[in-house]
Order: sequence, then C-alpha cells, then structure tokens
Amino acid sequence: MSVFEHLLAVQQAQGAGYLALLDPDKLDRAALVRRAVQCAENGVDALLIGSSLLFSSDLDKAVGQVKEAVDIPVILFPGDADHLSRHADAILFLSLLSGRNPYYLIGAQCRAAPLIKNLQIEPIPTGYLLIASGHTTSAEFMSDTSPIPRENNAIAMAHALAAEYLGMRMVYLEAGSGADMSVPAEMIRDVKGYTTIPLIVGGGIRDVESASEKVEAGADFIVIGTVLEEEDSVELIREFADAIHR
Ligand code: 1GP
Repeated sequence: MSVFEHLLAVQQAQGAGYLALLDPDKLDRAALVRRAVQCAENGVDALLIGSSLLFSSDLDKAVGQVKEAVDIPVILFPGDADHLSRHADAILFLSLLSGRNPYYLIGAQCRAAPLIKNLQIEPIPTGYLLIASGHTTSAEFMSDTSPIPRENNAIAMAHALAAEYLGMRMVYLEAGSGADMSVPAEMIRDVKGYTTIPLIVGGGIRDVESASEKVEAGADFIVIGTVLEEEDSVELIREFADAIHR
C-alpha cells in the first residue's frame, strides 16, 4: 500500500487524519527523535518533516534517525527543491498554487522530480494554498507570494478546484507555521463542499477545540506543529488525537 493509500485509509477509518509537523531547525536531534516517538505512540497518523527555511545541513540523517525510531509514515514537507532525504517514505510534492511565482509553481518541482525518482520517494502531488493569517509568514516571505485573503472563500474555492482539475491528489489550506490566526472554518466548509480531493488544513492550530472545529468543517487531515514543539507534553499529543479522530 502506498503512503497516499495509507493516509486515505486512516482518514476513512477515523474521520480525519492527524499529521504532526516536526521542524528539524526547532528541535535538536535527540528531541526530534524523542518527539517523533511520542507522536507515533500517542495517536499521530503520520509525521511531516520540513521547514520553509532550512538551517540544518543534515536533513537526510535526521530523517533517517526518525524513520528508524517510528513505524508510522515519515513524509517530507519541503520548503525547497533540495529538502530531500532518501529515508523518507513520501514527500508532499507541493505546487504553491496561491502564488504567481513560477519557481514555486513549477521551477522547484523540475529540479526536485529527478532526485525524488532516484531516491525512490513516493510523491504526493499537493496543491498548496497560503491563506492570510495576520502577519507575514515565513512561507509567504520566502516564496515572495501573496496569500489568499482570509475572508475571500471564492478565491480559495477556485484555487482548490484548479488543484483538483490539474490532477493533484490533495489540497492544503495553510495559514503558516505559528500563524496568529488559523484557516477559518467557513473557508474550510466552502472549499470542502466544492471539491472532492482530500483536504489538509494547518497553521496556527494551538488548541483541541480549534482542531475539532476544523474537522467538523470538513478538514480530512489536520497538521499540528508549533504547539507540540513548544509544549513538551505527551498528554497534549493524545488530546489532539482524540479531538481529530472521530
Ligand atoms: C505549518 O501547517 C503547519 O506548515 C503547522 O503549523 O506550526 O502553526 O502548527 P503550526
């Protein structure tokens, strides 16, 4: 079974999937591996590893150590074409459709595709939509793109449907890591009602009520990152699982 098929099975069995984002720049190696194990043992369905800026020079080794320590899928969440590791099970093969920067629409993908094939990492084509969330996020700044206005559901719906019609397997509504405001429930509801591909929602989700609200609105996968890094709490990892799984 591919990682994508595994994710679909998890979503179907549990109503929604729980993805934890671990940023190798924010945790030292021991903490990264320890947190990965805690996530795997407390209800997280798959790990995302990545950063929009990557200071760490040994991503490959970090992913390898995480992979050895857990038995859930380890999925790259790249900020650029060279954020790769042969040890990853899959990669979100992102196209930043909300922007009009050709490098992040197709340039980085052409650089990365041959490497991903050589490394035998499963690509999961994903339409990536940045949603305005208060302040300029790292992803916005680094990609030199404007996010979709958070009150303009029609623009988000059009972009998500374009992702589907372009053949992408998933669409990701992203408020940005550490965002002040997460993606509004109304936008999730409208996008979900307008499209048929699985919907990932992340960025700025800091409490279980918010995670639960996003699932109720139609999110198929919830990404939790910053709050799990800031609060070293196994209980919190488990509480998010209980809120996301139905
Ligand atoms: C960021 O959506 C992810 O790409 C997770 O965001 O770090 O705010 O949880 P947080």
